[in-house]
This record gives sequence, C-alpha cells and structure tokens, in this order.
Amino acid sequence: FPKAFIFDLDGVITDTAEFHYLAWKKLAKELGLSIDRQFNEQLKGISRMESLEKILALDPSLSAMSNEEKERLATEKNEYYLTLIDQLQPDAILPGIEQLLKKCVEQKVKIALGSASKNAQTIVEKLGLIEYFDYIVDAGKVEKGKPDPETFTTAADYLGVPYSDCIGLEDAVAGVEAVNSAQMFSVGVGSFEHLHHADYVVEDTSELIFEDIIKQYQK
Ligand code: B16
Ligand code: MG
Repeated sequence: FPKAFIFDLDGVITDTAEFHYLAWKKLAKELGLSIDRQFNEQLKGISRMESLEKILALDPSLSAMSNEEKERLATEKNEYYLTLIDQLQPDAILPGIEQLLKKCVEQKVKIALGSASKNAQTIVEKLGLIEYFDYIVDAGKVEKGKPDPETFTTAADYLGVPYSDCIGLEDAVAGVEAVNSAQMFSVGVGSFEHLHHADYVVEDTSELIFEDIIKQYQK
C-alpha cells in the first residue's frame, strides 16, 4: 500500500495553467510574439525563467537580451499572473481533488505538494486546502526543477517515505518525467498523447479515484 501521495499543483489541484498561459501570452505580445495553447504545453511544470527562455527562443533577435532585462520580464509576467489569481477561491479546486485528499487522510496516506511554482503556498492557502498538506515543496526548496526528480524526492525525504511507496500526480510532460526518475509511481492527468510515459493516465481530475489509483499501483 502506498505511504504518500505527492501532488503537482498547477493542472492537478487547480487550473492555474490557464492563468500562466494568459500571463505569458500577454507578455509575449508585448515582445511582438504570439504563443498558442499547443506551445504552452511545454511551459507546464517548468520554472518561470525557463518558460521565459523558451518564449525568447522564438525570436533569434531577442537572444542578446541581458539577464537584468530577463529578470524584469519574468517579474512583469508574475505581476500579471498574480492579478489573475487574486480572485482564486475554493471553487477553483478541480473536480475530485478534495475527495481524493480526504481519502488519503482517512487511509493514513501522507500528502505533499510538489510544485515548480514560487506562488504554491499562496495558492494552496487561497483554495483553503493548506490543512491537508504534511509538506509543501515549491520552487524555493529545490535546486533543480522538473524534469529532475528533486521536487518529488525532497517531499518523500521530508516525509520519511521510500520513493517506491510514493505516488506522484502530474499534468505536465516534465512532471511525469520527474516522478518516473524518482522511481515513484506516476499518475498523469491529461491526454495520453502527451503523457504516455506515465504509469497510469486519466483524462481529467474527476477520474482520480483513490481505489482505482491503488489498484493500478498494486498491479
Ligand atoms: P511561478 P506546477 C508550475 O507549477 C507551472 O506548471 C509552470 O507553468 C510555471 O512556470 C511554474 O509553476 C512556475 O510558477 O511563476 O508561479 O513560480 O505545475 O509545478 O505546480
Ligand atoms: Mg502542473
């Protein structure tokens, strides 16, 4: 039986991915660039600065930009993002998530957050879910972001749980990769096309049923 569930935040607990997308789109537009949802898939789960680098790479003439300027742009994006998430409330918790958290508590399975976001703690608080979490790993606690396993191994180490007893839930390609390389059981939320490398894939969070996940884990 698994001892811990480690949840990604954006795209699993709440759909802040949409707000990240809108904020990047606005910033890209100011740079004379245009991004679409397909492009946005590769920004999921990776850090703010890495996301900016991918956007800047769309235009070779932007490659000479100074680090100072990049910092300014990343901060600007975060400011847009913060205005978008300002109104975030418990009604933004994705379907099935709170039931799953309750089940974990009931079954004495530990709960951690493994997010690449520097805003993770604030978001979990706004959603009213902070009480469920035994530990939160955010961008401030790791050196290497996803797809490196550090986000997930840091959570497991803190909880004192062997990696093979952990289940990592992720919506991003880089996130599933991180869970897999931590030698944990990966649950992908989203399209099989993107997440075929996960041990178990569900289409959306309403399909994250505790018993089904356990059954797949024990297979
Ligand atoms: P911030 P997750 C990630 O959250 C997002 O998926 C990714 O798109 C974002 O760039 C990253 O957080 C950093 O977020 O700018 O708030 O620090 O999916 O790992 O929970
Ligand atoms: Mg995510």
